[in-house]
Amino acid sequence: MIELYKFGPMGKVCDPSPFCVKVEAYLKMAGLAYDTHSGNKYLRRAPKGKLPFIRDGDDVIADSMYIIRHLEDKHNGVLDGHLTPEQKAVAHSFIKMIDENLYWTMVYSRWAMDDNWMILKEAFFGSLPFPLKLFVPNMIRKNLLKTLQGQGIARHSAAEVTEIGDGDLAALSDYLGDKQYFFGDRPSSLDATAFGILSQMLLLDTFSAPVFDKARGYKNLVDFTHRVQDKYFGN
Ligand SMILES: N[C@@H](CCC(=O)N[C@@H](CS)C(=O)NCC(=O)O)C(=O)O
Repeated sequence: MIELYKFGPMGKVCDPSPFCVKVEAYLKMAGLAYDTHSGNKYLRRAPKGKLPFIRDGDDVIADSMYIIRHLEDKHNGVLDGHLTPEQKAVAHSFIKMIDENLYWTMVYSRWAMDDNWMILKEAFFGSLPFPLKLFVPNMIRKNLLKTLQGQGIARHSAAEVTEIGDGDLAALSDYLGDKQYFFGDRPSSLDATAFGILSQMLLLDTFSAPVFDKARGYKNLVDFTHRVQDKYFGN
């Protein structure tokens, strides 16, 4: 049995991390049996210090890309095997766009925008014991804001961050068009990845941000997200 280590559900979404949602959606779409283990405590056991990671027999694999590569290899292209080389190239590019660009607009919205930070602080760190809860959340936020500067997203104005995210959402919406999944009527790892980020922007009413409002404006992305949630997560 595959063991998936993740943070745990938030609202109706199976995880507040789009990468954890990506892997769980992949497992469901591929029809692979798995168990989950939820909690921040698993960060300490994570081979790369981030979640998700999986244990599959004797193999421990970290990072959503390597997890999916491992499962595709082991299960004979269970989800992506039907894609042509051209579709695989498109999927690769969109996945990198989501993970390396669109993702950061979400992180910026949650951690750098003061209103969302107040909500996040309570949601993620509310259960920390006193006196840790007085300084740990602020310390983590300070590091996160440094990461956002280093990555570059926080060097833009808030309006530009929205524009950057919207560019990616528009590309996803145009490519999805009126198809059920990004490559037709069968899901692929691109669908799992797109669902990972879109679930954060569209299914959680915990946070509000201009880029999430932009996402709400793409009807086909909204329908896609609800369709995947209903079919694979049943709520
Ligand atoms: N490249 C990794 C990214 C995973 C990642 O960034 N996970 C974040 C949550 S969204 C995390 O574990 N952060 C905790 C930390 O950095 O301490 C993947 O694709 O799995």
